[in-house]
Amino acid sequence: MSWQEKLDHYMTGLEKRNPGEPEFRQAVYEVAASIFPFIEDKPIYHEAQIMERMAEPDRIITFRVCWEDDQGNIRVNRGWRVQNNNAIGPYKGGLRFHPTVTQSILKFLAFEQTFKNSLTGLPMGGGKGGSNFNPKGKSDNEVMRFCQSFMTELDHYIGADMDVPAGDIGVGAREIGYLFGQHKRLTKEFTGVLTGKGMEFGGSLIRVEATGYGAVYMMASMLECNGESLEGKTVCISGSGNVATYATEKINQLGGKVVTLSDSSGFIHDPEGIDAEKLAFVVDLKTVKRGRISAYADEYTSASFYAGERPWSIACDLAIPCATQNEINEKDAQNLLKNGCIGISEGSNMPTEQAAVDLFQQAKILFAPSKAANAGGVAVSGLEMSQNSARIAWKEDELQLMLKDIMQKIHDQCAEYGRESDTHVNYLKGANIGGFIKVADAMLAFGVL
Ligand code: NDP
Ligand code: 2IT
Repeated sequence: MSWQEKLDHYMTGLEKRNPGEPEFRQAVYEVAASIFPFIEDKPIYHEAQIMERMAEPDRIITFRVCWEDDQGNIRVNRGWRVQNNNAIGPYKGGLRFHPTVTQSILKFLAFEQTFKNSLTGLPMGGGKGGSNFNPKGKSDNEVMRFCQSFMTELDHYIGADMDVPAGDIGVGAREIGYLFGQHKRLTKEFTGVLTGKGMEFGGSLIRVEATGYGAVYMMASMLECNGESLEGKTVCISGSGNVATYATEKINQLGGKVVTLSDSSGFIHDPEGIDAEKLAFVVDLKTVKRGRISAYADEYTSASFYAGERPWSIACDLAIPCATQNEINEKDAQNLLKNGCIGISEGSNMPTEQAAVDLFQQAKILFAPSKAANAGGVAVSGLEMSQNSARIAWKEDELQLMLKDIMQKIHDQCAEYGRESDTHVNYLKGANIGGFIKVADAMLAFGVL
């Protein structure tokens, strides 16, 4: 069988075993399309069924989460933890609280996380969890009661050497505080069981900045390889949460100009650029007031708000999606290319639909896939785990250097495995192969498990 036939056969089986899970299928296909040609002349991986095993989570835990709202009504949500693979370290990955969360989405995220965590070079396996709980419009007390109920069940399955969750969409400092507090209360132990913790209780400096900063470092490294820099570049960013705001901050620091941000209600375009003062307004708006991005256009007359739209029709040199999965479709990709976009660094997980990925690849623009581009967040989570285990706290400048170094090494791994000709690097292929090798070889070492 040719590698293409093996890939088709593999995908047919995967779809049969995972019906109705399009995001999971999409994530696995994106990896498998790189790995099957790579292992064509390496029969050991085929004989050991490594790709089949990687796409079958070690376990999926599903549970009911009951909580009482402020009016005394009983509410019921569903919670999950997908423990995908712990071949190279404890399961590690965020928790997402969003009404759109499904098992398919968490399986795709846990699968991706396995490769991402491997790329960081740190000893972390892949996992992801969350709930279809919608934190929007809930009071702090409601969020606290939800988090306590969620952790009461999740607590059976996590531990500093077993599975270490963190934040993701809808799970930030507030939620991690409530979750950690409940874990501590249930176990009577103070361990590094979560990352993204507050600085008062075992958190690490620069964890909050790390994902956005890392995505920009990845872009800067790609540009540098092509004799370019961020200086003077116009950048479109989507989202206005943790990743988007710190990506904006770093672009500003490195001399670029960010002209868009968004949320699920639409996007703002500010041709004058979102400087530090305007960014502080956004952070306050989204994290303290928990408001909508349209308020930016009410505050700053230089900006317009486009309800229900995404920012990809705005002309830019570079794009950094930082909201959610499948937020760049084929038409968006056509627009970006038509308007002269030369680079994409994926801050969000799997933001680009396959047809759009194909267009970017054909156009041979710089394209850093999420598992490489947004690995800075989990990398600093790994450093938080190390500090917790050693009961120490590293200084900010030390951590900044470590983050930069890890992102550069991820870039270089992608370049090593993704170089297709002297001039072009297929970062997607490079990230998939770079992430695969370590996990696959560890699995081989364990025998049949
Ligand atoms: P936040 O919850 O802080 O922010 C999410 C942002 O994306 C908000 O602006 C939100 O808008 C918007 N958004 C969420 N869902 C949708 C949707 N369905 N359609 C349009 N906009 C949406 O999350 P993060 O910034 O932490 O996460 C953003 C992305 O980055 C996610 O893909 C996450 O998986 C990924 N990521 C996060 C890491 C981290 O360390 N936090 C690490 C690596 C990746 P609204 O306010 O309207 O909900
Ligand atoms: O997608 C991701 O890498 C995250 N949400 C961060 C995971 C983590 O464990 O820090």
